[in-house]
Amino acid sequence: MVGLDGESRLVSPASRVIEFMTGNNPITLYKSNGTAWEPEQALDGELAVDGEIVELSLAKTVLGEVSAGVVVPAQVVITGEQPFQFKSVAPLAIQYFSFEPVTSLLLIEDPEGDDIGLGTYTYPKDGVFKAGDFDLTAFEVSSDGANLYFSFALQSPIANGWNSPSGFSVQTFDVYIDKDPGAATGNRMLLPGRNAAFAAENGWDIALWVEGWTPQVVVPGDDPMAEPVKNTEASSAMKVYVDVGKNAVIASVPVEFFGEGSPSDWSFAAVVLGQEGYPADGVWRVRDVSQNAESYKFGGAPLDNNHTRIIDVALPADFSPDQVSVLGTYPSSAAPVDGKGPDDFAIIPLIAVNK
Ligand SMILES: [Ca+2]
Ligand SMILES: [Ca+2]
Repeated sequence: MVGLDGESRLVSPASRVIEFMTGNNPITLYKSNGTAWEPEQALDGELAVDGEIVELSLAKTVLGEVSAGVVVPAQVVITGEQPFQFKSVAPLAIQYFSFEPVTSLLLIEDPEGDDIGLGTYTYPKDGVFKAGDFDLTAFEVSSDGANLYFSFALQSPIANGWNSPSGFSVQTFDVYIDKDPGAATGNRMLLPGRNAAFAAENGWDIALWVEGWTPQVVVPGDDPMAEPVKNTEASSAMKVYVDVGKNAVIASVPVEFFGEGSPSDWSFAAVVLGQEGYPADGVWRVRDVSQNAESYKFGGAPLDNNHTRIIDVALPADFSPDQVSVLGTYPSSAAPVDGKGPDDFAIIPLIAVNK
């Protein structure tokens, strides 16, 4: 495929061209008819050129039907004489964020430096793991009316050491939603391998499993000890992306997948773990914590089998009991975790929107 000038090679097929030039010239949108570019319309926009900086602002509709989190591949083609230090054919991408008003429903500001799980956990030794990678600084739930947004801000810049399609690699974030806290419905056990549970009066009704490769929306299985069930329709509607400006991983899910009720009546729990592509048996892709850290294992675990794999729990700094007590309080056991129930693991608090 070639550019509007009939010469420049495009690195991938494109559906639209926006043409603009310095001076008081029209800004024109072209669309492809399959073989050639056809002028579609003149665009209202503002163009500013200052030295080597060119700024163009246009209505968001120019990108067509896109929603929050979508990354639109784009390419700049410069023709004619140009004073810029810019490749004449340069690929880039436009990340599209929500432009609707967003209402914050819940904000948990988590302390820095508590990425130590139950108090003693240390990071795996491989260089891909950087200080602060698992240190949550804030968890926020917000809504634009059509979607719920779940934001996990981290202490360190978010890297993508293993090149996941979602822009981050080493972390896994779980969100558990209890739509009727205190009613003792839903699942008490967190997702397989987390080695954590909710108190007897609580249970999650829908959960998000947010990681770089296989993010899922899940619901409880038929009975409390059965494996949770992946909701494939909701999972394909979920978008997971990195907001570089907020240093946060964002997951958005259309509100219809949460069913009846109002999020302001719900309670939430959010936890950070290590993503693991080669997990232990029965573990849903989260990294082991051993007594001693290894290249790809966290260290600092007690000498037992049912310690949690959670590295950071979203809890306010003044929350009581604190995170170390929450994760460190469980009946330590060297027996296999198979067949263990919720009372054999650390009990995670849920945070209500209406406290
Ligand atoms: Ca933290
Ligand atoms: Ca925490």
